[in-house]
Amino acid sequence: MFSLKARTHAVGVRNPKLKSFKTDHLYHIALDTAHNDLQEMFGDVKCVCFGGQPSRMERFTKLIREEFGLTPSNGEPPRNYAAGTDRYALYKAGPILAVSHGIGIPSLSVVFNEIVKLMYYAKCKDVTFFRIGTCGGVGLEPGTVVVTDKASILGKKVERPALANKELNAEILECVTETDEFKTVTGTTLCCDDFYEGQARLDGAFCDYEEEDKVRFLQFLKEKNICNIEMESLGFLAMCSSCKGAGLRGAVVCAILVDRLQGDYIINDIEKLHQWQARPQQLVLRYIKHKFGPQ
Ligand code: R2B
Ligand code: URA
Repeated sequence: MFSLKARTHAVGVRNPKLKSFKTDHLYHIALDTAHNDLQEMFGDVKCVCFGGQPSRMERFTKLIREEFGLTPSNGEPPRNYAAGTDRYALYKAGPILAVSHGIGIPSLSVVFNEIVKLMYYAKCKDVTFFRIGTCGGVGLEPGTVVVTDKASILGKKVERPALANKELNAEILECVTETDEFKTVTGTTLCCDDFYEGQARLDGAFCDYEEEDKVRFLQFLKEKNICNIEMESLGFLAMCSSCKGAGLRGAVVCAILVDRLQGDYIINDIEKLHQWQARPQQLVLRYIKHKFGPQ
């Protein structure tokens, strides 16, 4: 297993103007620096797990509670700190935060900014960010888990560095076991600003191309070794890279819900979908337990 290196980097922000504000409002997560003692509430945070849906992040919080023996005896459900705005959900279990980010980079970007500021005001140190999400696959079986090594947009590599943290990815991959009932791979992720035309689907409200065009595009992706398609990795990894050296690193771990070489529709078997969506959570939870659980 990976070693626990003693590092002490406080989470920083690249905005000196923040220091001149009397009060900073983290508007979309319903917190501010005047009314909340952010250091007292969140100063112990070591990991922030982002995922699309609020309910998935609540389930993940319950799972963390169970694994760490943190479930309160009165069975109280996890508190949603962001409930006041109804935009995102923000839960905490021990040193782990679970945050919903909605769909796409703009939605992710808003909450990512406010969470980095939260970590800064709370004086957190050496925090690891994860996106535990879902995606389409390119020639890979549904249920497979993909750890992103780099993110690309429109099939081209972008200029902004959206590279994964190699050390963190290696630590996550060390948590894969032979007995896992799913395959975990690492590879390049295509990040799109849309679910339908942007991902060459034939079932959107608009479609000005034919099946052959879609197949040609997906084959092109496969030739470029792109193994999955989703909607946040580029922004997530670019923002994590921007925070490099400022007490923060991040990784993207997603479950494939459909092999796009086989079709566009995601199955409507809710139980199976929940099972697949839980896989990145299981893997990241294993990482968290190794890193932060009782030694
Ligand atoms: C995966 O699933 C969502 C679209 O259904 C989007 O947030 C993503 O990246
Ligand atoms: N999320 C996406 O963005 N695309 C898919 O095909 C599945 C989930």
